[in-house]
Amino acid sequence: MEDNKVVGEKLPERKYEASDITVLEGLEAVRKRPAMYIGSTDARGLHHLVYEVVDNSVDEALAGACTQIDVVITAENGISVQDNGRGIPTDIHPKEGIGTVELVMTKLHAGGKFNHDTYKVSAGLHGVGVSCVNGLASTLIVTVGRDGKLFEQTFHRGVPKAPGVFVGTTDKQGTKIFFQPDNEIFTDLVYNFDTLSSRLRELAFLNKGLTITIRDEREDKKFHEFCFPGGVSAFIEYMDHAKKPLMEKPVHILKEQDNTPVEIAFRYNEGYTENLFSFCNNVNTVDGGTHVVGFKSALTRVINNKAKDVLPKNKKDGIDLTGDDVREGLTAVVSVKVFDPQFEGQTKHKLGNHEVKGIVETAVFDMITNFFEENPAIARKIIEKVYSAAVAREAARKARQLARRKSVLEGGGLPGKLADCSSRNPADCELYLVEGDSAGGSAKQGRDRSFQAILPLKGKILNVEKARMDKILGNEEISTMVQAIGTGLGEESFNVDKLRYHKIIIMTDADVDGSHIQTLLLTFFCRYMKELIDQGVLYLAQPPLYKIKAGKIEKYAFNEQERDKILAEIGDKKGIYIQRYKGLGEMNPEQLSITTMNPANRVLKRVTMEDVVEADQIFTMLMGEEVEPRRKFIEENAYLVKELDV
Ligand code: 0RA
Repeated sequence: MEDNKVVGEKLPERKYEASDITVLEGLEAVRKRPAMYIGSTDARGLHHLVYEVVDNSVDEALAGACTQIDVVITAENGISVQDNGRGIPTDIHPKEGIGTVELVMTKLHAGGKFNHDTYKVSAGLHGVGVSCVNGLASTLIVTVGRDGKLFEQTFHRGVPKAPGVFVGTTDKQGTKIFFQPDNEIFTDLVYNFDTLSSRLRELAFLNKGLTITIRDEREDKKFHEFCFPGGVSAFIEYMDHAKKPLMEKPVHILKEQDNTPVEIAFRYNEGYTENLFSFCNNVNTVDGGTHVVGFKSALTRVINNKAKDVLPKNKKDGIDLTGDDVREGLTAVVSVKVFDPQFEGQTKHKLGNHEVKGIVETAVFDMITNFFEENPAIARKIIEKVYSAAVAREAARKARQLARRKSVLEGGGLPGKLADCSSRNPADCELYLVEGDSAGGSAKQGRDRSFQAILPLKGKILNVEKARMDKILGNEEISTMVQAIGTGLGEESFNVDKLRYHKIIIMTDADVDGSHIQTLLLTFFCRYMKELIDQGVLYLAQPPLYKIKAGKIEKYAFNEQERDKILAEIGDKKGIYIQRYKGLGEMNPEQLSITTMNPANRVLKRVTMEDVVEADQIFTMLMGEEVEPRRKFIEENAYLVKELDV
């Protein structure tokens, strides 16, 4: 749209007076309380601005009017989003008496008044509208190509510099919005290419055939292009590339009923975890909702029906395949488009529209029933997998019963290896999971016993990625850990209210074995106590890597840069002694306490799960059955390893 000659055709002149004041009152509110509109003014809010603008372009795609969206991170951390949609209308709005572009850009929710004919993402969860972005941008420039003409208007902190003008002719159609986030508003002004790229990839999966590109004009000059004719099936293949599939292609369901398009893809793999992602109007409904309930209930019903045909008589009698059984090793994406979505729950990530449950349930039931009829061999494989899950679940139940009886017999809940703290208020209490008995000993001596508890773990814990519940419950290291934590384990038993410590701190050596144990523990928490991660309870201790001693000065460094900084500060004194700690065991209790355990000095890293899809992939790749993806990862990343302890 840029390469057109300027002809300078102007809209009729008008003065900016009374009517603008009401318009700007809205954006004043956005500037006063930005967090109320975009959640926060840190990196998260900064990225939210991009999603808000892109959502408007995706709305054009949902209306069937747009096939391509191009996002650019400019050299100065500005953003440009260009689409080939219909373009924002450029005429004067009959009721409001100002240009429609200006109206859309300055009135909260004004966009919604125009096209009621589509499933609006921009009216969904994020739904604050592109005017919010305008209010939070130091500069925003809208360029529209429509009816052969090119139109442009510039805003500063939401205020139009002048009425929009026609600046040339064009044979292209669409809208381009450039904005520079306001440094008076945001505490973080640097865009992360990968964060934006992940969300754009997700949008491309959810809107099949739509092309989305992202270009980084800063130093890295990265470029990604996403277009997936396979839609949500391609999403499944992407997520599961490191898993062993049970069937070649994902099952794909596409059905529209009562103006509600339902698109679902799923595939079983040989693993044991369930991965279900749900969306409504492209918003990730992380807390599920009616569409998910409909999907689950239909799947359980179809599989139980089919099991009656497939399983031999002695197996099918008396066994009831539960929802958990039918979703073991299942990866699924459930995506619906709803005209008037109701988002519920604390974070508004749960779909509430009741009518959606039945629509999804019927679609899934009919389509899978047909699929099973047409693909009996795949149906048999799935049923056999689900049946073995049911058998394992039954075994796990018995093991749990046994374990419960055992712990009662042994006189009470807490494991003998645990050195508990004296406080009984979980909010004050910390549990250190420590690698090895010797470091455990130092930690016990160095702790503040009033609120710090120590549980030494012997060697490597079980890799839960390769095991089922019965085996996991039978593993001694895991069961002592679960006992100490207090919450119990598994869908029926886990109860976060019984958590005995509000900080659980993994403390391992800074070597290869240590990071392996750390990964095993993280895999366990991610798969079986994810809620603790969501609640921000899990931490990694950061023991120092170096001790620097010069005369009476004793300092600790957590990485090479710090070490060099300290050395520079100490200067040219004689007798500088540097010790590289290979393990926690090399520190005496006092040192361990000062550097790693005492809240006054220590550094803790909180474990978060920003990107569940990515975390899942990494865990599967590092810990799962398939060797090839792991080999590739090691090859590609080996050069990053600076120090290897052998
Ligand atoms: C108002 C009305 C119409 C489209 C748009 C706004 C629109 C907004 C944005 C924001 C980014 N890209 C956009 N593309 C379109 C409907 C136009 C019509 O009916 O022709």
